Amino acid sequence: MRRISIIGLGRSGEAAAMLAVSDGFSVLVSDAGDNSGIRSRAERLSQRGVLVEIGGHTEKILDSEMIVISPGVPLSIEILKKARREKIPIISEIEFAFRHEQGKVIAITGSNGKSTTATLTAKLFEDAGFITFLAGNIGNPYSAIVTKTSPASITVLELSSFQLEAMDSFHPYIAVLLNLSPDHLDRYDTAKNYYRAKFHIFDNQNNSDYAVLWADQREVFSLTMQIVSKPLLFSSTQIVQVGAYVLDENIYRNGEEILPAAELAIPGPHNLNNALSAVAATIPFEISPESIAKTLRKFDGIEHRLERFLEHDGITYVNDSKATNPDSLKYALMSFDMPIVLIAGGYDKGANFSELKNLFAKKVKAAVFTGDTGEKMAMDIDGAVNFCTVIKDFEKSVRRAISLAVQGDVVLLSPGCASYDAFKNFEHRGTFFKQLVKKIVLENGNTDDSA
Ligand code: UMA
Ligand code: ADP
Repeated sequence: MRRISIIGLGRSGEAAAMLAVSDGFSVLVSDAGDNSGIRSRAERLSQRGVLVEIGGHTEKILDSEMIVISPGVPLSIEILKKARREKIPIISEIEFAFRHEQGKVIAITGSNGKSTTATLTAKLFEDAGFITFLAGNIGNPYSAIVTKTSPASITVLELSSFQLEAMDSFHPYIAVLLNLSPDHLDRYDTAKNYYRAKFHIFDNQNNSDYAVLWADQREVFSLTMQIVSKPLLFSSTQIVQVGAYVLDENIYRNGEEILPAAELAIPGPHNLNNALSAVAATIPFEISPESIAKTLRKFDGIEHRLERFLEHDGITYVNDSKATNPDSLKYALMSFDMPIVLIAGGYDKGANFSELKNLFAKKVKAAVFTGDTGEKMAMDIDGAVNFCTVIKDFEKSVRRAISLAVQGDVVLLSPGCASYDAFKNFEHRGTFFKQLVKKIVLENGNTDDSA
C-alpha cells in the first residue's frame, strides 16, 4: 500500500489525512505537541485507520513516498532535513489538496486584506450564480472541500506565505497579490524572504492565466515585468488600462462604471483597495456590473476586522483583533476621524512600530500598550502620544482604555501584533474583548484599578 506522512495535527493535518485516506493511502500523522485538541483529532483519525504519533516527530515519518506539511510547520525542522537528504518529496497541504482540484482556482495572498478580499471575491462569484468554494488560511482547510469541486466551480483560496512554501504543481487561474509589508519575522530571516515565499503563487502560471496586482505599490507592480501571466491591475489613485480603478469617485472595471466608491459597505482606504482587487478578479468571467455593485453594497466585512460592535454614550467601540502587524494597525488609525483611545500590543513577531510615530501623533489621543510587546511598542512610539501607558494584563488594559474615553471618541483594539502571548488566536482575543467591553459598559460600570 502507498504510504504518506502528514506533519502537524491541526485543522490542515486532519483534513489532509482524511483526503489521503480517501485516496487509498496508508497514513501516518505526526504532531510535535500534545494537547486536548490534538488528542481529539487523533482519536477521530484513529477510527479511520490512520496511525498517529503525538509529542514528537520520529523517523517513522520517513517511511513514506511523500510528506505533507501543515502551514505552521517550518521547513527547517530536523525531520524535514532528514527527509530532504533521503529525497522524499515534501509538499504543503495546499499542494496536496490542489492535486484533486477539478475547477478554476482564484488564489489570494498579500500581507493584509486576504480574508476580507477572499470572502468578498467568493461572494461576487456566488451572487453571480457560480458554484463557489472558499478555503485556505481563512480557517477552512483546502483538503476539506477540494473533492466537492467540479469543472464549472470556482475555488477562492486565501493563502498565507506559510502555505505557499513547498508548492510544486500548484497553479491558480488567477493569482492575486494584494500588498507587501513586513510580517512573520519570527519565521523568516528577512522581509525579503517572506516576500519571496509569497511570490511562489505565480510559479506555475502561464500566459493563459491572470495576476491581479496593486499598481500603487512598487514592489507589487514591478512583478508585471517578471511574471508570464496577464496582469489585471487595481488602483485607487490612477487609471489602469486593464483592471479596476477609481475615477471621479466612482469604481470602474475596464472603462465600465460599477458604482460610487462611497457606496461600498466596507470602510476605510484599505478596504477600497480590497474591493478593487476583487472587482479586477472578475474580469476574465462574465459577471455583470449590476451584480458586482449589488454585492459590494451588501458586503460589510467580517468579524474582528474594524468591527464596530457597540455605540454607547457617544463612544464607538471597535474590535480589530485581526490587526496582527504594523501595516494593519496603520490602516486602522487612518480609518477614523474622531480621537482614538487605542489598545495595542501582544505576541512578539519582531515587528518595528517606529514608522507609525507621526500617525500616532495625529490620530491617537491615548494609547494603552499591552501584552509581551507593550514596553517595546511604547519605546517605538516614544513621546508621540500625549497619554501613553503600559499595562501587561489585557483585561486591565481594556478597563483603563474605557476609563480614558469621552463622548466623540473611539475605543479601538487594533493590536498590531498576534495574540498568542495571552490568547488561543485572534478570534479568542476579539471575542473576549467584545464580551468584556459590553460587560463593563452596559452592565457594571468600570472598575479601573490600574491607574
Ligand atoms: N506542529 C508540529 N511540528 C512543528 C510545528 C507545529 O507538529 O514543527 C504542530 C503543532 O503542534 C500543532 C499543528 O502543527 O498541533 C498546527 O498546525 P498549523 O499551525 O498549521 O495549524 P492548522 O490548525 O492546521 O491551521 C493552519 C493555519 N495556521 C497557521 O498558518 C499557523 C491557519 O491559519 C489556517 O486557517 C488553517 O491551517 C487552514 O488552512 C491561521 C493563522 O494564524 C488562521 N495564519 C497565519 C496568519 O493569518 O497570520 C499565517
Ligand atoms: P489578512 O487575512 O491578510 O490578515 P484581513 O482581511 O483579515 O487580512 O484583515 C486583517 C487586518 O488588516 C485587519 O485589521 C484589517 O482592518 C487590515 N486590512 C485589511 N485590508 C487591508 C489592506 N489592504 N491593507 C492594510 N491593512 C488591511
